[in-house]
Amino acid sequence: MFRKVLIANRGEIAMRVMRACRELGVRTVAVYSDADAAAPHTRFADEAVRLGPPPPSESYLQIDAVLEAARKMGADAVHPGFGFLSENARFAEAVGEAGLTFIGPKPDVVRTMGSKTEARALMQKAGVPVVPGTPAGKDDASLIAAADGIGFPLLVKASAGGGGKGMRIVRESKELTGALASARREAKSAFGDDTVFLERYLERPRHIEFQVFGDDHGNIVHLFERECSIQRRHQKIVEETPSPALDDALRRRMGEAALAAARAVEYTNAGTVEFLLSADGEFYFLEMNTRLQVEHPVTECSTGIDLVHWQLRVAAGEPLPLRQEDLRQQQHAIECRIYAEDPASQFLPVTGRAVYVREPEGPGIRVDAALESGQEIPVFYDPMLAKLITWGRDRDLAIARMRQALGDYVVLGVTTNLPFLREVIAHEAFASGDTDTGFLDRWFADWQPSSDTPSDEVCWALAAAESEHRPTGSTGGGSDDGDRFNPWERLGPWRPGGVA
Ligand code: MV4
Repeated sequence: MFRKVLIANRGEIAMRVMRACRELGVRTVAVYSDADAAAPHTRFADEAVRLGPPPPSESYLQIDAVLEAARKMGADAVHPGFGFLSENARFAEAVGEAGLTFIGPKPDVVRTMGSKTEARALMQKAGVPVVPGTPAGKDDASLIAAADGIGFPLLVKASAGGGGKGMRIVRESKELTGALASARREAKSAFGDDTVFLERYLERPRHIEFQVFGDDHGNIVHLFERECSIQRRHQKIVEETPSPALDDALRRRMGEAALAAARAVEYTNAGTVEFLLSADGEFYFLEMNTRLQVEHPVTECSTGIDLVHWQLRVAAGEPLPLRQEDLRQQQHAIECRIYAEDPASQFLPVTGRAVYVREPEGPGIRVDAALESGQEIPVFYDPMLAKLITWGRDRDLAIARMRQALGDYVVLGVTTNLPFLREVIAHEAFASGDTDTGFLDRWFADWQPSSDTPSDEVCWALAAAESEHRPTGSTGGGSDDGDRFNPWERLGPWRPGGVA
């Protein structure tokens, strides 16, 4: 096992990785920008190194500064987290060249999967179903010639894309020329690469992804699926496992396809194979993500496996601890992402100070966060503040716990999507598992907070009442939980519909 790991990230994922390192007796090095000099991840690490000014391009994306920090502190491995440098093949390569271990897949696999068209071609060859479409490197004339054979509606996609950039839906052939031009323009400016391709457009598919894991000894397993269909503008909001849309037979077929995808590139460490599942039950490879994902905790809470422990062990050369037949979906788990954003105003990110934060606690509840009372939310980074995960023996219990936990989660001083999440989780269509990628557009297009959301004044009064009842120096969770004063419980209507 490593002696010391540098975590090239910030916020909750940096905290999450450091916790795992500590559990395995590994020392931790944080890196931070000037905006994060006093941030939780900077303070939580054994040691911390300043990278530079707040903008990511001058701090968390500075490959040389990160490597210099690792060298200076004597780290022997680097964990990239997600976002930032996590899927940058050049970074993975540079880590290796510096004599350190990159905790992730091989650089050439990161590079291959970064190209949607290369990934698509490779998967097609490996027998993994892909959406009918064209290969890369075609000029407009050949794309237009291929369009009728694929059939409308079509989707123009950028090869270097992901996250919906450079995508255009085309419903009729006369729109194709214009869509190609604008997709190329957008792809060129976003990725510096105007390569596009065509795929048949699937209407309101489900987004189902499989967690895969490989080691250096030729073993590859999958850890089942995550249903991630509740998204807006390609930003996931709610994820869960098992997916309400899969039965055992479909799960087995998709799991086999995910393994075939991973084997095709001799995948090592943690990865995710994304599929679209159409309304008629057909599934298609979409892309492969070569990082630990934001939503990995639902897999952990369902299977009981610590994925970051596995990442560290496998990167250190150990074999995978379990075989496929040892893995089970034991619990139903749901994750809600809590963002500093205003759902009533186009979900625009907001900044400010989270003056008071109170996290829910209880059985079947996990909070992955780097958020504490008094914290400034910097403008420079992703607005995700925290992840709330609940689990239980079945979906109904996981949902009930999520409703309860969302009701108990208090963030004052900065607008969050908490009131929005409370209503999403309480919605009938969610309860019935009717969650395709059109869910939010269909049910929450013009959402406004309901009048029974308590005002800030009420929250302040309750926060004050609570802090008076807390023994000084304690942050809650005292010796006798049954005796704890919880003024938030009085906010009955705050929990939409209540929890039986
Ligand atoms: C699609 C699709 C329908 N048909 N491809 C969106 C992000 C990009 N990585 C791929 N995406 C999609 N590709 C075909 N052939 C619909 C989407 C899509 C989507 C996919 C997953 C989750 C949410 C989505 C929301 C809108 C569109």
